[in-house]
Amino acid sequence: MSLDLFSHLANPVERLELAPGAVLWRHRLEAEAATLLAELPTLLTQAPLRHMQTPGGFSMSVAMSNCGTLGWVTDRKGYRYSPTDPLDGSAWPPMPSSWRQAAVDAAREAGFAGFAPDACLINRYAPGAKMALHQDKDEADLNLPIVSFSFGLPACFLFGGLARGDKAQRILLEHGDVLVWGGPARLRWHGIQPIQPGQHPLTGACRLNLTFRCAASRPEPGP
Ligand code: MD6
Ligand code: FE
Repeated sequence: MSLDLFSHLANPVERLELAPGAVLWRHRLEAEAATLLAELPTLLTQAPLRHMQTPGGFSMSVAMSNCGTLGWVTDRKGYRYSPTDPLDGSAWPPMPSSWRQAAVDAAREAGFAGFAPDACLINRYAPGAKMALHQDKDEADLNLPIVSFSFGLPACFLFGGLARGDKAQRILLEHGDVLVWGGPARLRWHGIQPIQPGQHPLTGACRLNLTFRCAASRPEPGP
């Protein structure tokens, strides 16, 4: 009989440099996940998940919401950041301080000290949902990093190059993984392949992704 004495322990955190400016920590938030996700129901009561329209008129398969002083939105008029929720014109709910702190810590350890996110995009993927290859370039300062948390069902992340047609690495993003990328990696093309059906003990039949961004431009420090 083999006795598994360690099955109750979290998976070990592993740090991987994917590319210059891009760091992936596997399992980094596993232990904290339940506490972090406990913030979600209140946020989503204030700003419900919704399937936004692309400028081309398609409904996105990913359901989205935001917290923070700015939120990413898309409709027939285009992609942009908005201080208010287009559903009702109210401010987005504040970013929970536990979320902000976890994002700031990861950014600092990846070499981006002073990261001050003002926007957090909340993405929920049901099985079959996907995100087409894209670049994130709606933020005012494209030198600043983006910090991404993954929870629940796993995803295959396509991490491409600076040109749309560059061959993409396929990276498995699992529950508790944290990806930080900025600097020379900031404008790499990327996407999410369709999520496979499954059940996760914390999220049920979905994947959740939180991306923390500094969307507004900030004044240069004075003399
Ligand atoms: C996702 N993530 O993981 C989609 N963008 O569901 C992104 O599109 C993304 O993870 C910019 C930076 C990090 C990301
Ligand atoms: Fe993105």
